[in-house]
Formats: sequence, C-alpha cells, structure tokens
Amino acid sequence: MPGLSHPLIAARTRESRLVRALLGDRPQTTPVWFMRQAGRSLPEYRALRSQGSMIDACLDPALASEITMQPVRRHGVDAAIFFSDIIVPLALIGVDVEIVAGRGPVFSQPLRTPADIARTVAIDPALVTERGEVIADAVGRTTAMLADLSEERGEPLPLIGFAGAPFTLAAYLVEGGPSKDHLAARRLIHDDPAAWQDLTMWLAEVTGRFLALQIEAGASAGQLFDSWAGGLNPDDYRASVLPASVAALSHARALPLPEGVDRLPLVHFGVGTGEILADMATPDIDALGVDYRVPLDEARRRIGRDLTIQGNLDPALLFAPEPVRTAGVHRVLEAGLAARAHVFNLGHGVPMEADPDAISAVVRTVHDWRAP
Ligand code: 1CP
Repeated sequence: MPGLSHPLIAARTRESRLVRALLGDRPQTTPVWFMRQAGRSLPEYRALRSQGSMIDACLDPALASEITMQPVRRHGVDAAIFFSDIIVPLALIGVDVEIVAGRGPVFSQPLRTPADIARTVAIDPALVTERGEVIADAVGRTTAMLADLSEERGEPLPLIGFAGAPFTLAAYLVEGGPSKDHLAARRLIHDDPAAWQDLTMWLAEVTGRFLALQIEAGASAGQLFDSWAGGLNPDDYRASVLPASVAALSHARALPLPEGVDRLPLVHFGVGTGEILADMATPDIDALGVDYRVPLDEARRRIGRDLTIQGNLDPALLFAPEPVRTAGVHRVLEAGLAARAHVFNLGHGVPMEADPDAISAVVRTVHDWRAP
C-alpha cells in the first residue's frame, strides 16, 4: 500500500501513555480508552453505517478505519481500538455468520453434533492469514491516520488490536447466537470433552491468527476478549478454557518484534470474572481488564501478582449527574493506585444509549487527575 504504510508504528508508540502503562510505567497522565468506543453511541457512526451490513463494514478498509478513528477524534482518548468484531475471522474463512442489529452474532448452522464440530474444525485456520489482506489494509490506513493525529496532539496514539477468546466464540457457535447463560457451551465441556478440546483449540488458532494479523499490520497492543468466561466455574475455566486462551495469545506473543520494541503489550479481559482473576493473569499477559463488579484494589489482591490493571467504571455512571459521575471516576482512579499501573476504561462496553458528551467528559476528568 504505497503512501499508506507506516512501518514500525509499534516502535513509534512505545512512548505512548497506553503502551507505557500496559508495560508497567505510571505516566503522569493516566491513559484512557473505552471498550466499544466506536459504534452506536456516536451520531457520526450511525451516519456512516446507515447502509450495508456490520460484517461488510468490517471488511471495508476505508470504512473500518474511518469508524476506528471517530471516537479518537471526538473524545480525545489515548488509543484507538480496531473496528471489527470477534466473529470476523470466522466470516473470513467461510463460516456462515451474520451480525443482527440489536442482537449480535447469529450462526445459520449452530454446532449441535460431533459431526458439525468435525466439519467446522476441518477448515484450515491458515485461511485467516491468507485472506487477511483487507484487515491488514484497514489497520494500515488506521495507523497512518493515527500517526497524523499524533503529530497534531503531540502525543503518540497507538492502535489496539483484539480478538475473541475461544470460549466466548464457542459460546456463540454452539448456541447459534447470543444467549444468557451459554448453557450449550458449558454442557459440551462435559458431554463431549474431546469435541470441546478440538473446537476450542481450532478456535485458538483462528482467533490467534486474527490478532497476530492486526499486530503485524501495525497495532501496538492486543486485547483478548473472553466476555462470557465469568459464567464458568473456576475448575472448568482452568481445565477446559484457559489453555485455549493461552494458545490464542501465543500467536501474538510469538511474533518477531520491530526494532526498538522489547515487548508487545497483551491484555486479557472478561465480564463477571471476580472468581477467576488470578487464573486469567497468566505470565503471557501484561494487563488484566476488570469489569465493574470488583473494585480495582480488591482485584489487585485477588490477582496476587503485580501486573497492570485496566478498568472499571460502571457504564451506568455515564448516565449519572456530573458530580456523581466525576466522583465515580475518581474512585476508580484511586483504587487503580493499588496496581503497578492503571489504564482507565469502563467495566464493559459503552452502552448504545450513552451520551457522547458524558464519555468525553470522563476522558477530561481522567486526564486532569493526578496521583496524590
Ligand atoms: O450494527 C451494529 O452497529 C452492531 C453493533 C456492534 C459493534 C459496533 C457489534 C455487534 N460489534 C461491534 C464492534 C465491536 N465488537 C468492537 C469494536 C471496537 C470498539 O470497541 O469500539 C469490538 C471490540 C467488539 C468485540 C465483541 N463482539 C465482543 C467482545 C466485547 C464485549 O462487548 O464483551 C463481543 C461479545 C462481541 C459480540 C457482539 N457483536 C455485536 C454485539 C451486539 C455483540 C454482543 C452480543 C451479545 O450480547 O451476546
């Protein structure tokens, strides 16, 4: 992509607040970004997405990169997160999936039988990499725009790449769509451990390649979203889920680093994970995302090792009166002092109904705050 590629973007963003904090520094200004910062809460997103499907938008490099930039320009956050979805690598390799507005990913052929699973895992995960040019193109365009905006701001702006963890992806594939309790996936762990192992290890390679693709194309950090892992009991999580997540992360961890970069920051996040925080904090990650149910100082105690903590304002506080919201932000920042470093975020994604001005105001409150 002549004229568009900014090689070694990762090296340039080594001094960004986000990368420094993820790797253990405490910059004077705490970095902040939001899960689901791109999307329906923004009128400029709704305008761009008025036509075409969500997956088509993810596979359109010009559109995906522009949507990725929207919240960075508007809110002044310290990083972009790549506009895509956890199911995009599955769509890339030919699994029939649609993102239904107001609902989420829906699979036309849920994996109900061992034969369904065998047929799916026969698809070669290397196809993610082979067909990944559109993703690499979108990442390249985004890092080029981020580099320009960085000059204006006088502050390096990294791109965060991401992928879904094998359990969360399996929960959609086995159920056929969003579900409250992910019972079909939790049953399969016990009904057919061998099929479960085949499916999650296959997903680890599919999703790990998707994350690695984004890093290779110029993302400066990666986050693994295991959104539904909190629904598992800790023994099942450790024995039947975590190994596949570690396998997924290993694809990114194994990448050669550009000159001037000594470590790629990796974040692990899930919802309702209070009982498994210590398990999730494997040696291959640098930061753990915590949802809003566990205060960050308590999360630090539960984790037991000193990595960077990311989180965890209750998204409900985006709707609170200004003094209540500001007090909530300050409480999170103070609790974040318990860890070696802190990246401010919400405890889960930005709700669709949130007022964009409230989100921008949170960024200002975080940026104005100084550790005592
Ligand atoms: O039509 C639309 O606008 C669809 C809404 C939407 C958007 C904007 C979906 C459908 N996905 C996305 C983008 C998306 N998905 C991002 C973009 C970057 C950003 O954060 O700004 C990311 C990181 C994701 C990841 C994702 N997709 C997760 C993990 C994060 C989380 O929120 O827990 C999950 C669980 C999904 C599945 C999914 N995709 C879309 C929806 C509505 C859902 C959740 C469905 C459910 O509740 O089960």
